[in-house]
Amino acid sequence: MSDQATTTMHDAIIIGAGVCGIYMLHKLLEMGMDATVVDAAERPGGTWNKNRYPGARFDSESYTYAYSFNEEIMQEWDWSEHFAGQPETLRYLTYVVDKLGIRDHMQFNRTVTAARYDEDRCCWHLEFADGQSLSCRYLCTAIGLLSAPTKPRYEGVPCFEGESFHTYDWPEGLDYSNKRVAVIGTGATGVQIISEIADKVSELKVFQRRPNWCAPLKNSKIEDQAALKAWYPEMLEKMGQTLSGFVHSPILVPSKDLPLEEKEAVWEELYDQPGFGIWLGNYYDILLDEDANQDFSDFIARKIRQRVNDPATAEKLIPKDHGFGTRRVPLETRYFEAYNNPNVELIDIGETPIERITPTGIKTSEADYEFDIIVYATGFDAITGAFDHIDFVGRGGEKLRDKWECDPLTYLGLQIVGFPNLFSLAGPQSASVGSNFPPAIQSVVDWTTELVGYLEKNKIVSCEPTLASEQAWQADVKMGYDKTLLGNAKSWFTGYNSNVDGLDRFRHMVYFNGAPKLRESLGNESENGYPGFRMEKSPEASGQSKEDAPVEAF
Ligand code: NA7
Repeated sequence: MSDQATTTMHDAIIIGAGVCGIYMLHKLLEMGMDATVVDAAERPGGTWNKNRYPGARFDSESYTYAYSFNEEIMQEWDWSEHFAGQPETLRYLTYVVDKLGIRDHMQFNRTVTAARYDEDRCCWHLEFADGQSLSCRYLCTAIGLLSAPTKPRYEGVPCFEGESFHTYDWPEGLDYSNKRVAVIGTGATGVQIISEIADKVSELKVFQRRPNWCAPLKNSKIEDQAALKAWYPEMLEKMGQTLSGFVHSPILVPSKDLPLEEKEAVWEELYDQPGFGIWLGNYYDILLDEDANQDFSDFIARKIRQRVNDPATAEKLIPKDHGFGTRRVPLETRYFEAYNNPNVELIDIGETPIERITPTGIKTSEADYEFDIIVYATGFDAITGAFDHIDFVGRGGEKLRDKWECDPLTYLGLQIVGFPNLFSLAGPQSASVGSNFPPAIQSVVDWTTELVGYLEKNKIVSCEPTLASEQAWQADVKMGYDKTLLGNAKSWFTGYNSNVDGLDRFRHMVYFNGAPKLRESLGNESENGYPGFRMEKSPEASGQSKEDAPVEAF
């Protein structure tokens, strides 16, 4: 630890200048706190700053993703498309930062390496990669759900002599036109890239381990801004009612026993509609019941066969190990048609595994391919990965990495026993993972700001959950997994990642019980005086010496 005397003390530090960090900073500044954001990147934007690969865009509606806390921002900002591309989203977030006038409170190119809780002073000390340090009373993490990219562990990865990179680090200005390109990975990212570059490169080979169920995005320009904005109040009301926080609400009729023609008529309509309606506005039992899911998966499989000319390729693109919607559904624009291009080939590495990366390309069990560019669209050490990159040390020297080794443990997805005054705003088991991120994060940030106000007013210096509330939350999170088919599929929702030691297994990362229930849990806490938390007053406020001060809820 560097010399305390030279360490600046803030009321609050927020790690991360993305969607969540921007709003948290605004709220804390609004209540008069000395707050600052630190971020390893060179500008605000978080995930929308980092994901610059071709084709990167929303697959939730632009306006449902946008902030809703400020009417002026909502009315002033015009989204050009129903599903905006990454550059527009980054412009939006930059606009919000400047509109709120908070840029002076942001520090960039600052990578946090460690955060240690100081039990005597009830504060956090942060260490940075450049050797600097900062301290704060409240530490908020807004470090992203998907900000720790992971590459495959194939032999030879560093030896490739062409350009190779993870999608998160797409080189600015890379010219891929007329190049021989390999894309490894067919999640939401790979699907967007493949669709975008297929007809621009000379040769595209897609290395697919397991296919994903995809559905059409149906993006279009927004023609009538006034009409859209007039709809915002109704839109927000609807978003507040759905489990997912989107405008799509499920059909509350069980589909399992409906005649096939009847449900197929509904599915045809959904297949023609833009956005996540096909996933979140479908019959509710599709995500709960294996048989109901099978019928719908069969319907989508037929669509894939219709869109892909080569029957063998079509079969490879149809998932066999999980049902539709049990993993994150990539929304696509002419993705399946890309495989009809003569320059595009799908290589099923389930059948012919990659043996190694060579200096000139990729060697599978069957062939040796040469490339100019290899793109690793292989996903992220999701949700907890970004936490693991920082050495969080709580009370008694306990490391967060150790505490979460088997499974993340939190209360409300927001606080952790043994890590007082740390608010994991977009961490595991929080609202943000299981539902539309910005609205979920807004309720969490609003609630946290109110809690911080309460702590300040009551001169409470240390706040963390009780063990009982953390255990109860874990049970609640597990119940969510048991209810839905999403809990059975290998994906980042279940914490599975074959590229990281020890993560080839399931963990409880996501709160699947829905945004309204999470908001209700938050509301119950604040309305009842925070019974799920241990709060410790400052010795002066409680009229006792520090040694005598009680450590209990009040
Ligand atoms: P995902 O959805 O985790 O997809 C990663 C893809 O990479 C997926 O197809 C994986 O296959 C594949 N993968 C991962 N490791 C390997 C190795 N070692 N070899 C071959 N293929 C591999 O990440 P994305 O970046 O696409 O999307 C993340 C989120 O960003 C997305 O959900 C949206 O919310 C936005 P697998 O299926 O595991 O067999």
